[in-house]
Amino acid sequence: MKIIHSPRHLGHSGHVELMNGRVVPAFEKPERVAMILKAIGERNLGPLVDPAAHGLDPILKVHDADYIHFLAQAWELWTQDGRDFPALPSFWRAPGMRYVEPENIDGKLGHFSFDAGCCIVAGTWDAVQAGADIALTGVDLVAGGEASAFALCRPPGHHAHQATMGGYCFVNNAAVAAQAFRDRGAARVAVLDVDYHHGNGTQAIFYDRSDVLVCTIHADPLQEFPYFLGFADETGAGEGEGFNANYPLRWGTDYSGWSAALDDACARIEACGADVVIVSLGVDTYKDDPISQFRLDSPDYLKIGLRIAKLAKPTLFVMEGGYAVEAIGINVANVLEGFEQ
Ligand code: SP5
Ligand code: ZN
Repeated sequence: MKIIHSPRHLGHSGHVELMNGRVVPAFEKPERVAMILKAIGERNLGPLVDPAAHGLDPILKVHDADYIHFLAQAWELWTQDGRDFPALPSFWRAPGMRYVEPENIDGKLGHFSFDAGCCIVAGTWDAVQAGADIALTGVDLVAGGEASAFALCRPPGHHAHQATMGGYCFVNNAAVAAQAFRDRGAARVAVLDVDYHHGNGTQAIFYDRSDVLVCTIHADPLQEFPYFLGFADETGAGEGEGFNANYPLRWGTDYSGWSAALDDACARIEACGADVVIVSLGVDTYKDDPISQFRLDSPDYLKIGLRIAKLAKPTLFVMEGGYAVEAIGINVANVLEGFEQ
């Protein structure tokens, strides 16, 4: 399976996040990709391929122009104010306040975010653009006849809404890829999101559409981030009714409970007749993930790959979360190896 990778993710580094009320080094760090590359090399998966530049147009099909313009200029505005440290939002609106983009960078950061998980540094926008190009190159490969591809995106994407960053995500790489498959002729696309956290951005982007089925298996939002979306009764709206499926699972869920949700999601994907599957691949379901509370173990990821392969559909894997750096490579490589068995 071709693996699309770019070193440009390295520009998004040295950043922080707000965790348990404290500013701490970001869990979403460059070492994650280094460990995945190491495991891929050791298992003879690959080859690695470079992304091709696709420009902003395919991004602007799922994100608002003012939001993308903000991402492109945020670091410049932040440093114009004389700040030489990473940019982090700290002000948000409450319901009832006005939805108007402020001129001030602190106002803009809050306007376009839903948490303090998206820190911006000098190289963030370049890394984010490279991530979208990685996903779009994956679409080119799969639409061009490859059975599968792995888009090794970093930063991740599935929490990003049309005009909102959050949860370490800026541009929703899986959503950009889903739209690109549609534009290249796929009648229906299925997104299977197996990250520990709800894929709130992907859900929101496609919520009223029947051409993109979104299935997400995640920690119950009553217990876990993103808290305010991802409940089982969110089934889609209007034309999209029946084309969103959420599988919220309680903290402590192990593979037996988790895989029952996977089986159900796979049955839905088969029933909807999707032409192509995008897997939002997070491995933060792992038992030793430092910010997560599921109990999957490394061999379980082989079974996940095998189950997805049984769908027998063209498949694009898009990297999302996973913060147990010592195991992330093993777990991701296991999914890919299980898929190819
Ligand atoms: C892509 C992705 O996986 N994003 C995840 C963002 C999660 N950010 C908030 C996590 C809050 C977890 N709180 C747990 C406290 C651990 N001591
Ligand atoms: Zn996650």
